[in-house]
Amino acid sequence: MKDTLTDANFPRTADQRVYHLGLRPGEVANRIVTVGSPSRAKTIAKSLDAKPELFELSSERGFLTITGRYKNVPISIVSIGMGSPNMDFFIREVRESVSGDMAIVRLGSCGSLIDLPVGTIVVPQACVAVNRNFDYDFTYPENNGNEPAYRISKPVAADQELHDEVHKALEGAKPAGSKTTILAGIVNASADSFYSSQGRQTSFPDANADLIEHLKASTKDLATLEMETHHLYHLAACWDGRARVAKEAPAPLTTGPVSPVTSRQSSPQQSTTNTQVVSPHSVIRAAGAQMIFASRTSQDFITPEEVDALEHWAGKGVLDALVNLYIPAERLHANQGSV
Ligand code: R1P
Ligand code: URA
Repeated sequence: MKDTLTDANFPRTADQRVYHLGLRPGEVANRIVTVGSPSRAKTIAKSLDAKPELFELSSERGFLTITGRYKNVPISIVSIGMGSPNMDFFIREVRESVSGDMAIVRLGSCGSLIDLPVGTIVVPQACVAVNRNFDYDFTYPENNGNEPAYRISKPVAADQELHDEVHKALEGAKPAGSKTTILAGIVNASADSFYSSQGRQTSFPDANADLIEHLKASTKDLATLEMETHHLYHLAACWDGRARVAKEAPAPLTTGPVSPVTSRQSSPQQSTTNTQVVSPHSVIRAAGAQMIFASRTSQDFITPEEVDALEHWAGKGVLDALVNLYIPAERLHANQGSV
């Protein structure tokens, strides 16, 4: 971004563009599919309505946003790259660019820890985080006493209704004759590395030979490993905590920007208006669907042809889930509690 930014706390340009995604209010919808790669975003975007013309913004930091309509409902597809820091940029900057409730579904890839064939789709009901413990001495393991090499968090839940919509919509989108199994209600682990904290062996001393067995033993129903879904569920749950507080002590009347892409009647490219907002605190509803690319039991890896087919219909499935999720019109303009 070459424009001048102001406010070191939450940098934005004069026309309200956020620092890393480059978006401003009106360019991103309340309903969002987030993916890891631009090619997956573009594949899913092929299912959006032909009109109005799609809005597309590729930021200097590698975030791609495509906004349009699906079945006439405003929707965005955002490619964020990999890892929970990128998920953090995405959620925080989009939250400040959208008014009211948000619904976010991550369509990602993952590895499976249990005996499921590649190409299976899982819908995680909860996620734990697996993080490298920087206080562990990886060079001299004998120095560690009881210090664990990896930390496993408690689980955080998906939004149950959105989880169920994702499961139902994926079943509906699955082509006749497809052998893909869709498994909901599983637990996923989001790791801070594709390698060490997913139990892969590389030439670094990672003290992870037993990590997968330890993960399976310590986390009930654990089925998959990837890198972002826990942070999505975690931040959504934190934000919803704010909604619960707001219900107990109603938020004061505030004046805030209202994104024009929040109503079924408006177009994604209209300009922002300031509107008096009188409503309870907004919520962020999060769920995920993950395509198994790598089986950690059979060592199989998915083929590019299988990925193309899966991304196309699973993409349609998550779009369906998002538009089927009922969000009352007035909740699309709830107070977002802007920084
Ligand atoms: C690693 O190859 C990447 O694949 C998974 C992991 O979470 C990580 O981002 O998801 P995506 O396919 O969505 O990127
Ligand atoms: N993504 C991951 O993070 N891990 C896998 O094994 C496959 C995809």
